Amino acid sequence: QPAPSRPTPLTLLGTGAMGTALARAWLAAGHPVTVWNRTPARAAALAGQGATVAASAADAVAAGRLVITCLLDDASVGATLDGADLTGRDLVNLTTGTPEEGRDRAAWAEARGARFLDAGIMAVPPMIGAANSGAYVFYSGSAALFEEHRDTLAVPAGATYVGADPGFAALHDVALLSAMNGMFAGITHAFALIRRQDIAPKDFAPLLVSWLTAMAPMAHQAAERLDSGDYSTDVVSNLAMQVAGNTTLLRTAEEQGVSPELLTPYLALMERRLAAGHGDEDTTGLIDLLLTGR
Ligand code: FVH
Repeated sequence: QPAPSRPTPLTLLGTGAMGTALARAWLAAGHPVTVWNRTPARAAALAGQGATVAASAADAVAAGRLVITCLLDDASVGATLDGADLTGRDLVNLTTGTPEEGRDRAAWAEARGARFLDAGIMAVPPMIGAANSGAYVFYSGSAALFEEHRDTLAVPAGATYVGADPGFAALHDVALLSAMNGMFAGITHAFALIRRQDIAPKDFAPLLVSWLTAMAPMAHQAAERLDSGDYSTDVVSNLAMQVAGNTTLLRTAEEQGVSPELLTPYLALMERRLAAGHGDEDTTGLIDLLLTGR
């Protein structure tokens, strides 16, 4: 549980689905909130909940020191802040972007006299401000800004600072989202395999969840192997054994009439690593393969 935050006036630019959820959480915690949105109707509803609606983005930025952006993309952040005086402002960008966009936006903000934090939100709007939802936000950039506003930032969702490099919040965000996509690809393929059989998806889902939950801690082993540089294994299935099993995965997909297109890119990487003479390793070496092609 974050410490109760002192009421801190803040400005929020962007009241889409996420911005609205954030504004509601800060208002509910007693923070004075000034909002602006390109389409005014989307900000108007927040007035009834205590927000001050500014007539322009520049007016909203002028209203207070802590300025938060939650817009569609980095281009919309640039368009929105163009013409606003950022001198002396603490700009916190909750807009999803790439690491390079975070670094460029930090340099851009600092050149205009602002301190800057970039952020990556690990939540969907209904999780914002909800107790024990598991929602949190990665922050990177100005450590001084983060420390000063930590309690306020932690109101809508947990606040995790990941370093002074302003690109790190986006990098952590996108790395986790990419891992999530890999997991969803696996879930998609698994449901397709059983779909035409007399297996109820509702009976299958708990099996899938408990298997993925049991396998997820393998990430810790991969981290240890990356640290040690020793990828050889005699405790989990080695690459030679796994590649031999790949034909079973592919033949099963064929038997079930399921396209293997979600499976084959990963299996192909395993085969390449095996062909390069790494049959005694686990799959950690695939990380090197992605980075170096070898
Ligand atoms: N919603 C979600 O599930 C995800 C969860 C993880 C984090 N994302 C990121 O949060 C940012 C905002 O997302 P959102 O859900 O609020 O998105 P929308 O409801 O589509 O609202 C977009 C807002 O951006 C404004 N906007 C778009 N283009 C411009 C522009 N050129 N100039 C000024 N504002 C712009 C838009 O305004 P309007 O269309 O209402 O006038 C909304 O305020 C985003 O980075 C997600 O990746 C959410």
